[in-house]
Amino acid sequence: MASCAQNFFVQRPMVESPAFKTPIFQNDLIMQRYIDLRSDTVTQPTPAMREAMARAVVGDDVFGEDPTVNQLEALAAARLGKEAGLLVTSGTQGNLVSLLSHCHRGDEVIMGHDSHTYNYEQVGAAVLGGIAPRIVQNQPDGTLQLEAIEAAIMPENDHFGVSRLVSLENTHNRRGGVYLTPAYTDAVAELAHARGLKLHIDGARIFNAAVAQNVDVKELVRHADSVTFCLSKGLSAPVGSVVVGSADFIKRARRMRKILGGGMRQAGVIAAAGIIALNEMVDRLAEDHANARTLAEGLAQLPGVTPEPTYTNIVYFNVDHPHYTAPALQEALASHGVGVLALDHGRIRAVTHYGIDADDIKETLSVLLQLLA
Ligand code: TLP
Repeated sequence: MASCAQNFFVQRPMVESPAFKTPIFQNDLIMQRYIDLRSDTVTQPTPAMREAMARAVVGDDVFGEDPTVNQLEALAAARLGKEAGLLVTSGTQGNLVSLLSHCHRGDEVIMGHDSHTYNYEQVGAAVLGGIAPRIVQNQPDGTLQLEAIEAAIMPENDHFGVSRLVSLENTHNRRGGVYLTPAYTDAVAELAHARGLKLHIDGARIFNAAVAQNVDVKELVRHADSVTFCLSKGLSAPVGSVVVGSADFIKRARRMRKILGGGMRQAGVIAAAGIIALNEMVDRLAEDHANARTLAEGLAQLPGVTPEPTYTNIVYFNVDHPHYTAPALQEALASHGVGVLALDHGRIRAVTHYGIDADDIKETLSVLLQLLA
């Protein structure tokens, strides 16, 4: 399988990352198989992507003249059932551009306490846009209760900020990669719209949500006003995310991208990989989900670790072991060639992706058994 082969002899620079206190990469070339379950952001571009990037016809995208970027944006919009798309540098930039485009200073965005936008994006909309997050508890299934959203909408009053937007996350990263259903998303959109608010979806992994439920991705976003999705996670492109929405919204978003320094000129080189990602890498996400399930099932058989429910390609497990905290187990695994991320003292995340196959899962479980038994 192509995904296996590329894990051998991967060129990897010596980087100090919190995940790797122990540098196990002494040379430019890794001479052992490395099983990197830290994130699906680590995926390498496929050979078809590299080929397409080399051949991409490019132009100045700030002038709107890069045909490959234009093709990707049109493809993304069509795929998600929206009028227009905008290539951005990252999921973080996509969410920021969207929030800045929907809201003015003093406006409020209703979002989950466990959302990526609230926890891992430096609350950029507040820092740069004067937009306040209004936090609602995420339920274990990643949802925000409709009554809680309703209660978070501020009445018209000089004392209060203006409720402008609801932001959902699908799939939900910190809630085990759980997916939101079309019915739930429709209900939130209906509530938001009835109260004059817009709906944004952080769909960094929206295609995982679609594949896991066997629904057309359009159904998951049909009443959303904007969606960000990532090309560079499970879809394996090296860079980039796309924001989609109405033509009017994307026009505003394009201005916001520019003010954030996201005008990328000959970005067709990046977009070419994104086109392959959308055309060739969506259906295979089912493999990642199957591998994640196998990992979770295996973890359930091991002493000192307990997996949380697994829905897509993200597996969380809790560590309660006499010799290991989660960070200590992360370190021990890293020294055995397996990368995972400890979130805190007792919780670890492992993510499956294009660079991980069934043998990698077997090997990971066997290393864990060796360490924990
Ligand atoms: N998530 C990364 C880290 O930032 C935690 C990961 O390894 O999972 N929305 C969601 C739901 C995400 O999971 C991420 C990235 C983003 C947005 C931001 O995407 P990027 O990293 O492209 O800015």
